[in-house]
Amino acid sequence: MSENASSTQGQANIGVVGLAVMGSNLARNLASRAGNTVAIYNRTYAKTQELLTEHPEAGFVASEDYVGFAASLRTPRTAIIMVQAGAGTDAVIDELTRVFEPGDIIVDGGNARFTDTIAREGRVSEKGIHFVGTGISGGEEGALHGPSIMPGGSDESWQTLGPIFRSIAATAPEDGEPCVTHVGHDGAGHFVKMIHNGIEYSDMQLIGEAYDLIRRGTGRSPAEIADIFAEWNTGELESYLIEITAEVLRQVDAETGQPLVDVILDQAGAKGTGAWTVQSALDLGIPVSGIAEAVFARSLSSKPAQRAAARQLAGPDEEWTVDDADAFIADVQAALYASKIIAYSQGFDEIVAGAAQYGWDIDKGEIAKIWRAGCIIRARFLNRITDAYAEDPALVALVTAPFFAQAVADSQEAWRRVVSTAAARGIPAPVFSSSLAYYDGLRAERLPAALIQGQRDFFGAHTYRRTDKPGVFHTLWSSDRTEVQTAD
Ligand code: NBP
Repeated sequence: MSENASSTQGQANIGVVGLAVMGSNLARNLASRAGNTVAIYNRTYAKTQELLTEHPEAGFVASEDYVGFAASLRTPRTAIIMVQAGAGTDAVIDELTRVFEPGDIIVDGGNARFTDTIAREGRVSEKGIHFVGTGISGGEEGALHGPSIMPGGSDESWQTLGPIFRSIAATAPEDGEPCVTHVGHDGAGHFVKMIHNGIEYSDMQLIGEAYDLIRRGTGRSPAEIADIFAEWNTGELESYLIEITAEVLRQVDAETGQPLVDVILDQAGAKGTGAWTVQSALDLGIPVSGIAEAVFARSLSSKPAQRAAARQLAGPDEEWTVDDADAFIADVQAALYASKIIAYSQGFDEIVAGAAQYGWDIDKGEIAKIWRAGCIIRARFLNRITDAYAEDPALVALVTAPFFAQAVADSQEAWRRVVSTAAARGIPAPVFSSSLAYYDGLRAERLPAALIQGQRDFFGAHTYRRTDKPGVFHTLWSSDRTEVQTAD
């Protein structure tokens, strides 16, 4: 039995538990919207007091314990958890389920792994309480001014949450639509947020490779390359990540006067969502090779001992610049665009596979729409994805949609030149290269997979299928090489 009094009618229509960077900003965002009264709770009360003092205008209803927090909420009580993902989330869920009642709604807005969300949903829903795993992207700025929101959970909880989320979400610049949709049931929201982050890894690594190639190929300075990115940001590549890349490259270190990018240690960190995307893709059998290479590129960068030992390994001559810098930069731009199309194509493949595996009805066009603002991968390009799925909801691969197929056709020669140059000059371009290999693999009429099937049948009698007749076959390789049909 819950510890609260069921007759309690609190003042607040929404609550936030966890008032660190994300939670406090989200609470302020909620409080700034007409009609919302926001209840707040944080394990360490000092943080609650700090928020109350700094933002009296928000009219927060604060509590020092969970019983008080539950009592401050109108029924059905709705609370968004914004605490450290993992044990912190479970601890808060345990507390809330003690004080909440059937029909109430617990939202987890943290970066939970979608499989954990599925398990939590099962556990919480046994008590008649709705549990809504919700991906929230955009960092602290997004939380405060409008994030992209990816909620899962039940249809019933969406009735309550929809208007609240719509009021705080980012709005797309093109049509003012809020960047939120009910993604699907249980873990669907966190799954799609995970894919968002996987694509983000790819996008960032591709931009890194483009910068590296231009710098090493043309000798341009970071500030000059910033201008190139700023220029790219006026075309098809327009996106938040391209925009901030220009700003990062332009930044000068106050202490040394050097470009800041040259002072930053070249070891990329990761919080794990990229790895989850790849692990899930491996389980689903979806080749998200660009995303995987992006995750591995960060891992490689963070192996200083191996990198130091390998510095003596042979490579091409150090001295090199391209003959025609402008032509090379244009090629890199085209290669970036084509590789980015592959990153999204692979990411959406994983969404389709995940939806099939977990029984979610995910509208791919809607997902592209809600990523148009508020989130890290926001880009002009996303409208093209929405259009592609609107034209053909059963599209088997995004890259085959007419617009993208044409875009890659227009870019592919440049793409090949860039990948060849990178290989010839010893410049690592793992996502450019793997994306091109994926593209060529996908469009190949015949793949050496036939040989692999032969090898598998040779050493393990794994059987194979034939191109000219149905059935499953095994060859007696070492004797008279007779084919045997083992099944229809
Ligand atoms: P943190 O992830 O740094 O977590 C700090 C909060 O968790 C504090 O409020 C802390 O309370 C609370 N907490 C912990 Br730790 N253990 C707890 C427990 N056992 N019981 C109750 N509360 C507990 O906060 P954040 O950076 O604001 O992120 C919140 C969530 O949003 C995370 O899941 C994060 O992955 C996700 N997210 C973050 C970003 C971002 O840009 N930072 C973006 C998108 C999503 P205390 O004050 O008492 O220690």
